[in-house]
Amino acid sequence: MQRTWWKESVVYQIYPRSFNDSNNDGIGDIPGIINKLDYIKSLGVDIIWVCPIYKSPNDDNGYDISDYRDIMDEFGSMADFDRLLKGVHDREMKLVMDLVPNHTSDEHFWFRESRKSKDNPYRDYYYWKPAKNGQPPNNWPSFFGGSVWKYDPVTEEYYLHLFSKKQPDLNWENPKVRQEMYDVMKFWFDKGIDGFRMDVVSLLSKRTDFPDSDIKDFNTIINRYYANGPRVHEFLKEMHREVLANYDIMTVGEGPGIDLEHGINYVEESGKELNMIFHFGHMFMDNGPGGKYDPVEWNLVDFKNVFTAWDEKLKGKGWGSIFLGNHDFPRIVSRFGNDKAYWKQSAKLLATLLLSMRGTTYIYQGDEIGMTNVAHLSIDDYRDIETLNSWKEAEAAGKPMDDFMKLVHLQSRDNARTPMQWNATKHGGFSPVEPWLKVNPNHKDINVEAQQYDEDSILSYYRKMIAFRKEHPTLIYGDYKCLLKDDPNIYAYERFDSDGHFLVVLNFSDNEQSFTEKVGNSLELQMNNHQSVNETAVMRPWEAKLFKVK
Ligand code: TEU
Ligand code: CA
Repeated sequence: MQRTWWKESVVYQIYPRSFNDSNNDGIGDIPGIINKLDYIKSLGVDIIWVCPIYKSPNDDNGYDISDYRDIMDEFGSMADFDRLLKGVHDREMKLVMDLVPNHTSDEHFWFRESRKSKDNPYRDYYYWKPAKNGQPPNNWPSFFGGSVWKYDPVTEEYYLHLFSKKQPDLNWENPKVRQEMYDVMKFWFDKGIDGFRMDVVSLLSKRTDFPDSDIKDFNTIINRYYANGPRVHEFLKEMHREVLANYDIMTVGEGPGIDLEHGINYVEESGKELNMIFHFGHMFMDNGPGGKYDPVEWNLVDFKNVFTAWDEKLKGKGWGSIFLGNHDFPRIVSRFGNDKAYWKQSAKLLATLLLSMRGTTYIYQGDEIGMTNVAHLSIDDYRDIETLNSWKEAEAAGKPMDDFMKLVHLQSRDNARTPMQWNATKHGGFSPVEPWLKVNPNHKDINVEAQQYDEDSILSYYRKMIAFRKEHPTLIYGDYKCLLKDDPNIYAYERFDSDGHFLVVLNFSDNEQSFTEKVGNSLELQMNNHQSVNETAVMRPWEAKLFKVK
């Protein structure tokens, strides 16, 4: 693989609403991020990705954009943004923004025009359909509950919204829509930003006959009807030609339905579409037939298979992205680790994994200090539209709500959105006033200040692991080989090329395990997540070891 800056980078993801409040209104903002740039730099990361900061009525916290060329009032001004970009560049980091090309807010000018009349010049910017036998045009369910169609009395037609009814889907079949989005992208590239994370690119091209679905399983519906539509690659190639090819920037596409079969088509270098994609192979592992609120147990063998199969698929052709969490999923230490008895060890183990795989590493804010899921007692303390809509649906269906509350604790997107825990003060140092979403009560123990100068902390471990990865490009570009793929407790793999050879052994269990696979080799321990270094074949609970193989 050709060496490129974004392949060698470690990305730090910021959810601005929850990062740092600078003007004491309980909401994180751009000046708040600027105040923490030295902290971010101190981690050793190269790129900051900020979730949407554009003008938005915040039905879905900024993923509903009403003006792509302006900044959300609560987050600050364009002058603040310019200072942020300069502050990032002055520290020799890069700034990646979040582009939401699949839908706008219903308060966007285009949609306000579009709904006015059937012959409005913006009508075809969105999908409008008449009723079918007095019913919505088809039976598709929305990601956030209910139908994907919303009736609009003004013109007596329905519009399509795969997400909330305040997020109407743009009609990418219309070349004008595509040009509008390319112009938006140029506007930000010309300001000097370094790339885009692109929201749900897998959903851009629709099956425009809108067939009824004959199945109930939501993830299957996504794959069969919503994702990887017929023209998606044509659109992305056009976007590459018209915009991306002209700048030295990075792109990472996101989206449900990007599976092993389809994923490669988005990122194969010869295809000239995107640099990287986020796939959800390991993120939906615990979803049952009813989706995330119908969870099933996940197991390590499947987890390893996902990583191994993707590495195999992309090898020599395209570049991967390595992540375990983001603002849409539970906290990684609560989900893939043990956030109780082995909180510190398992958080460090996950850091070892994130930073020793092939692909660009993405770290979500707070994971570097081992932030955990939250368990607010009342639904009134939750803010996420997806959580609240699911709650209402469960209530309407007469489900036992005490049980559903447990599912909320396990799965709510707000788990990852509680304010960043800077110190032990009342609201975790995020804000002096009550934040928009309550801080996790464990901020008294888990916070940046407590870990900043502690050599043994999760934070220090992230810094060391990031530095170690950078010193050893074998961990970035080298080949990957999974060992013991059927072992239900140990995840072990080798990374190697002509410059070096490493062995990573991770014990994903609460029990001691033995690892004797490579004892014939001379192994030199480089990184270890337990306080006292241990070179034997015994793997203590949640122990992670990274060896140099001689
Ligand atoms: O998420 C897309 C997506 O796949 C989510 O619906 C995901 O399945 C869900 O959050 C898991 O619980 C992106 C953004 O990351 C998300 O925050 C937005 O709500 C969504 O798009 C709509 O823009
Ligand atoms: Ca604020």
